[in-house]
Amino acid sequence: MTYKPLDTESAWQKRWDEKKTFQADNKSSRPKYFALDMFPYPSGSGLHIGHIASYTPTDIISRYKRAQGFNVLHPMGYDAFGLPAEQYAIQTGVHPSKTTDQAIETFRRQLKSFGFSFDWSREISTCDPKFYKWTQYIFTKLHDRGLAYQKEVPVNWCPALRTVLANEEVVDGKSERGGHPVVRQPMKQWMLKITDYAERLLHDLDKVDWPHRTKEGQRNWIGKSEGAQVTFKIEDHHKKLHDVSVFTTRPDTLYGVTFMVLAPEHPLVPLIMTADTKLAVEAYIKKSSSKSEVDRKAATEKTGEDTGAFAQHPLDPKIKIPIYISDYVLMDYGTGAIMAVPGHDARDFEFAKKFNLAIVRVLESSEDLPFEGDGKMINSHFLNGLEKTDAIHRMTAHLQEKGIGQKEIQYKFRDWLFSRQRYWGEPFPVVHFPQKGLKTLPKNELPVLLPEVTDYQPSEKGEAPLARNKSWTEYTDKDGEKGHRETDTMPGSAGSSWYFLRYTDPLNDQDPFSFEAQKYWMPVDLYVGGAEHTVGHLLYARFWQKVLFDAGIVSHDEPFKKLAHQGLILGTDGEKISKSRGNFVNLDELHGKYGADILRTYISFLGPMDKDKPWSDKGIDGVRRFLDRIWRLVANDEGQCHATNDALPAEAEKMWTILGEKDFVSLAPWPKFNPSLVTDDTVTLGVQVNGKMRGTIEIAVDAAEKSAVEEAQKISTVLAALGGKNIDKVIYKPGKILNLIAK
Ligand code: ANZ
Repeated sequence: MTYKPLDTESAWQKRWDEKKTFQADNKSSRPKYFALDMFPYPSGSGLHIGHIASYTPTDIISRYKRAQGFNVLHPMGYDAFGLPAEQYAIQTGVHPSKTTDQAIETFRRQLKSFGFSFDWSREISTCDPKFYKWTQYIFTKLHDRGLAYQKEVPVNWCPALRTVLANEEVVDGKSERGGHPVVRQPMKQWMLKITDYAERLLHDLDKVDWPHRTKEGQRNWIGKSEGAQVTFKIEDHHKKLHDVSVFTTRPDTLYGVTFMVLAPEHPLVPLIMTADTKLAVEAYIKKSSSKSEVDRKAATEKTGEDTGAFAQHPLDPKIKIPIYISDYVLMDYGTGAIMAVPGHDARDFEFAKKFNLAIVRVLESSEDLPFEGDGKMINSHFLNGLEKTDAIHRMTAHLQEKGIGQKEIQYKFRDWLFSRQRYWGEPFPVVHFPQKGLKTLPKNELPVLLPEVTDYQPSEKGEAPLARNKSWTEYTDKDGEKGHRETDTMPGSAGSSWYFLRYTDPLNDQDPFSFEAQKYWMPVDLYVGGAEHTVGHLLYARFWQKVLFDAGIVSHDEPFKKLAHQGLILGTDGEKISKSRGNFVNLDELHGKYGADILRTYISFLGPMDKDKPWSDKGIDGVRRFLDRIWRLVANDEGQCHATNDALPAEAEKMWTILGEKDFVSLAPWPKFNPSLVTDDTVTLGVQVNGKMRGTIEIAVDAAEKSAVEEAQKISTVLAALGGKNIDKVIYKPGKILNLIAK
């Protein structure tokens, strides 16, 4: 009887389905274990080998935990709203609801064919109205708490994708999906105030068991900087004085300030430029407005213009400081203005060199300028001789006393841009009224269904496709006031920010989930997914969890206790797998050839879970032989074969029946250690003659006295001690001691 995986796997998978083998129990006295995979975007090309590589380890752990007696929640669903699904629909010209449904069907079939032990009764999809009703409801909670607002902001507009993108979706000035150029332009958008949670998002990273680099990634993204705000005075061309504040992390260098730089967009610029500088300044402002933030940060060569105006040094009004504009100063960080210290800041140094400005050293060091390290203060009056950190404290206190500065904390990250002018997303549960203003809709009016439209293409100018559907936008409230619905939709990351909570109680139609259900299952014990989600999904999900915690809707303020990332499965050429490269691994083909067990075992042997590894099917036959050998351990002994002719078995389940077991091996307890089975059959026994140790023998633990004595008499040292005398008495304790008494 040989092992035929393809004959057996699908039948076992069907059985698991019918018997609901992997259904998790919301009321159980067993300890819980929540093992979560990042749910996939149901793309048209079906499951990727990378999905299998990521879902296999969590499945192994889920099965192991079940065997250890845990009540395991191991669910699966689909991240079905958002750009990838919509782009695919646009490419194929088929409505996104149709392509998404088809893709989900394919994903479900493929996931089942790989035998993952998911609780299919909890399957969810973010584009299902039964699900997004609650995404909308959670949005109203965010709005109630003052965490959702609309604002005209400079946004990342991607002309190719015809949509705005969140900062997290832009990598090196290009869209994360597709790599299209992104430009900055002002547009009215929904924003979520994630910055209100900056401190807690940073602090609570200490509570979770996550990879170090992921925590660091979030810390850097949040980008906390401690420093001071310092106020300078500027005179405009009517001799009127204005206060201009700067944010600096180095108040200790205040005596090294030789010029000041404003962002080109700074509102004071038009007031302070002079008749002589006006033309050049305005031209520079215009030029920099078309540059993206990334380009401005990355520019190696410094550019700028002299405004012709001067500021007074805050500690010595006699010192006049020239004011420049330059695009290396960004308007939306700090105050949009800086005090420039070319001696100790590399960017300011380059600028000073280019514009021939004074450079003053205020920290001692043998190194050349610009010197950004630590040292003792010089040329700095009352700070002279102090170490850098002491000088920072001293100067901050001094500025505070004089009322011209104070301690200040800045964060690099911005509020979360939360609206898209696209069709395939959750409509906002919001109506704009001419009199009453903006209102969110109550629970009993949710979901706001996404209307079935034929014209879902994004517009070139960034108008929302839903705005074209006039009858849908009209809304009359119970008092008869007419309003219009919000026509933007939510981004793909809305549903994924809370989907894990829905798994705890997926059929609830009164609430997103019951308090008890989430209290029992959360936090997620193990979450596995790609490291590329570090500053997107993983940060957003933590933010929503904290908001829901503050609203008393959930009982934990961190969603994911332990996090692990899977490495990429690369093509056979070691490159990222893509259709265009032709190094694509066809999953259905592989499955048809080998079946799930061989592939999953093979993937588990490919290398460490978190490392990138090239795909190769060279070793796969070795895995087949390995599983064959295990199979024969159980099945080639005719006497033990109970099921030779039935068309059942996954391999372990089939072998389990052959061994005479009736229930699923998937539900059988993990083998326990039985000490009686590991005792050695033979022991090393000490042999004494008249109470003195004379040698040792290797003998069965329970050997008879006669054979023990015979063995002992084969040893020369024992024979010598006996000296030819007769053995009068034998003291024998099996497994312990043999003492021969001879007189
Ligand atoms: C004077 C100074 C002296 C600075 C020195 C640094 C070194 P992080 O750590 O990233 O927060 N800065 C402030 N606002 C800015 C803006 N809107 N655009 C560009 N640069 C800005 O950086 C804070 C430092 O970056 C601030 O401290 C300021 O330069 C500059 F030896 O002030 B510093």
